[in-house]
Amino acid sequence: MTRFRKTSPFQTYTRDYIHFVTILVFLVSFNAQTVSAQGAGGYVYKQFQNPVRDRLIHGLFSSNFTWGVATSAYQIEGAWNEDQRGETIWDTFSHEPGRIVDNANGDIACNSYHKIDEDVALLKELQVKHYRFSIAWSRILPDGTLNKINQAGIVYYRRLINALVEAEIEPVVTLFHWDLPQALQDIGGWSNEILTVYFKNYAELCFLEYGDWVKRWITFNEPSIFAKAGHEHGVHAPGLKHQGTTVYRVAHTIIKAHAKVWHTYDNKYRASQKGQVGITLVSSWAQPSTKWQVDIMAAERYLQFEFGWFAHPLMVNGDYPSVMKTQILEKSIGQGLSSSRLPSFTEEEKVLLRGTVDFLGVNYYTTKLISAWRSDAWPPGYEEDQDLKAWHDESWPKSGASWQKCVPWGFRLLLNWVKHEYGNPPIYVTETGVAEKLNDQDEPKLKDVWRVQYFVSHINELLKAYKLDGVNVQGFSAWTLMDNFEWQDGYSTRFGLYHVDFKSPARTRTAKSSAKKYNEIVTGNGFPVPVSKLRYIPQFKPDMAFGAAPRAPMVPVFHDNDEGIQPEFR
Ligand code: GBH
Repeated sequence: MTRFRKTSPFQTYTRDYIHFVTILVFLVSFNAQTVSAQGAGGYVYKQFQNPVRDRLIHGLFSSNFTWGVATSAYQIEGAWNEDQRGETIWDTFSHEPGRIVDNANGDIACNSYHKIDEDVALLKELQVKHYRFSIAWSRILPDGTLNKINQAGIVYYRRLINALVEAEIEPVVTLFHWDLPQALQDIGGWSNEILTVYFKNYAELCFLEYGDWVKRWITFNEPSIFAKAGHEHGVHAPGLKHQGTTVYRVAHTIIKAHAKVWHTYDNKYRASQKGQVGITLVSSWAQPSTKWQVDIMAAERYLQFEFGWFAHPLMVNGDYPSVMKTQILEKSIGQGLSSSRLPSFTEEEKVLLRGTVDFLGVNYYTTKLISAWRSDAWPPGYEEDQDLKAWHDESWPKSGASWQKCVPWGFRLLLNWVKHEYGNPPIYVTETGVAEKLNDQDEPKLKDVWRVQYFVSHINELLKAYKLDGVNVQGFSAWTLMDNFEWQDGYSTRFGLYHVDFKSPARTRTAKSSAKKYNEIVTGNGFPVPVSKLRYIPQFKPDMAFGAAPRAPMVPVFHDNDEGIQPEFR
């Protein structure tokens, strides 16, 4: 018997095994306890782990679903110094040598300032129901304030709106797509709280001038990108590189400015004009890189820093996501600061902020893999504050921009996250689209099969979000109507459904294959035929669009699905 009291190899094994199981049980129960900390991200991530994820479905959007295309003023208008237009931070920035690829600028761009009829003709050809464009603040208020109202600017947008209405295309207006009047940057830009007043005055002028026909107003386009790229990374105007400070102050003013404009509309114009005021936010979908709790929580942090930064104050409780507050406070204290680099809202401000989004604009371009990672970079900035790493899976299909890999399923997951996080708000997808590399000298790539595939697959994910997941999505705008000034990439990166010849003074627009395909989707209101009958759907090939082989083999990516929509994920 004593023999058995000795530690045999078998007993050692058993004891280790028991230790292992104990630790495992502890980890599992720890995981269970922290489920709430995963937030909507954890929920959505777990809902959608399914091997038939990429299969296409057929079906239609609701009959009042609205289809459109999007552009922005600085990217297309040109006429930068005509008719008393005031200078903007993008004029200043792009005129500085070394800022933009090929030192390009938006001085002429697509010359849309002089091409209302041509642009509206393209929209008619696409048969879209709406056109999302932005107003250049400095075109109607040259120094950004009511000091001077520029009639020529007022007239330009009036003519555009009239032409759209005539063509039965609804104008959807973005008030701020990054082109701040330079005069306002000269007094500190969005770091200066006075801009909430100036922005409200500008918005109100637009309501008065155009509110008869414009019923959907988007205050800001992607304020997170504007704040980061312009004030943290310095790759966009105004080109500041202030680590972890200005980025939060700029966003703080923008959030308040949005709410001020919403209240102005609500109090003074809603009853008579009967429109809506929303905001457009963007995020990559954040896919946890493993099933570990810490990575799921890191992915949720990413979404909160990117999207919740604006959506939480405006749509939840008037305040920043708690994870932002704790992370930034902790990092700030660690730096020896006496208070957080993230500003805080007063109780009165919180009341004014919450509930000020009539509809949510969502932009989606790509997905990132996320893992938790304790950062000790010094000093901590916006990225370090999040304690995570974000990267692309190398196997995902490339686009013509290094920041974009094509991940259609991420679109559906992001939409589901928004649904769960914000109580299924009305959503308009205000942008998605795909980059292509092309220089002025290159032959246009009019057979943009990769873009056809991009839109088919992404709009199909949108259909799944709507039909299968019950996401309250009411419209879609493709980015973008035509090749245009792609910010720091100048004209070397194109997103257009129409090619634009920037060598020619006429800025000739020519339809790409994607324009034709988009027209089919628009007129069909989705995918009316079973996917087995859809023709010509080439697969993404990582290198086909932008590498050497423009005519890569076309491989169907879908399975037959004649029975119609399968609720695959329930
Ligand atoms: C949208 O932003 C914009 O709303 C639109 O104006 C633009 O034309 C379109 O994208 C296409 O880019 O150079 O590594 O710092 C989408 C989000 C965020 C994507 C900034 C490009 C630059 C990455 N954009 N990002 S980097």
